[in-house]
Amino acid sequence: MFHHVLVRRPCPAVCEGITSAPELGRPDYEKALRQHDAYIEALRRCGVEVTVLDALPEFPDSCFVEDTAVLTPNCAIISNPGAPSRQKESAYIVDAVKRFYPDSRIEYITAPGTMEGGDVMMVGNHFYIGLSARTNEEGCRQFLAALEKHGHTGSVVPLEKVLHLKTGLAYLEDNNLLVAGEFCDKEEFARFNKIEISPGESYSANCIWVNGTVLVPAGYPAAKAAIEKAGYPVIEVDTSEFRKIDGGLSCLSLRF
Ligand code: CIR
Repeated sequence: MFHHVLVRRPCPAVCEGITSAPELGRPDYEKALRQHDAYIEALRRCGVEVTVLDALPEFPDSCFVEDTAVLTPNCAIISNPGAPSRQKESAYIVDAVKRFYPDSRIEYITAPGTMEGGDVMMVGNHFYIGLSARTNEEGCRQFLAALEKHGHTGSVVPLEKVLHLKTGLAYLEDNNLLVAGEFCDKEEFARFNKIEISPGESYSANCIWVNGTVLVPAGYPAAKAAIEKAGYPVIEVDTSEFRKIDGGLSCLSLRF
């Protein structure tokens, strides 16, 4: 069960966020705000208390608050983002995290280690961490040490193509794993009941499970049908403006 969620309002500079898909165009700020409102509303319907943090005007990608920390049942790990323009974002999550975790349970990834929360997937007490363009080997080492100190386990998954681990994976609890692209055949995930997302809908692999319900991006009918067939109630949330800068449902919140 999740009780709390942290989100951060998009700032006007969201239109300048990092993107690998400039052909999709720039986000429309007003529309991004409306989609953010609907996202918060969908989370509240799942029974969590949502804390909305103020926008950070100088950081275009700061609404993707997931990348700044990993909040586990036993500890909080403040990240050190690998994207240079995002590195200072982590400092701004600390105050919010301190409302929920004592100092003795807060750990910090430090240079030369880099790590972004989008590279971390929680499966019960175990955490998979993607070795990616944003999360380096030293970041993985520090992250695993922090997990072990607080009674969790972790393992590293080298990524080949995608930005973050959860760009192509979502754990839906009960051993059910949504998989797309390079994750469909990875040995590390052989033990899960895999729900495969077709290449044409790969963006929709970035779903989130919130207390039994799955939030799915709007506009991916095959993914929605597959998740419903697996027995989950689904809430569709339009994330078109965030998709333009490589963001999705998981990136927009910290759930704990
Ligand atoms: C970035 O490149 O950092 C942002 N434009 C997108 C971050 C997406 N975050 C995530 O997948 N956790």
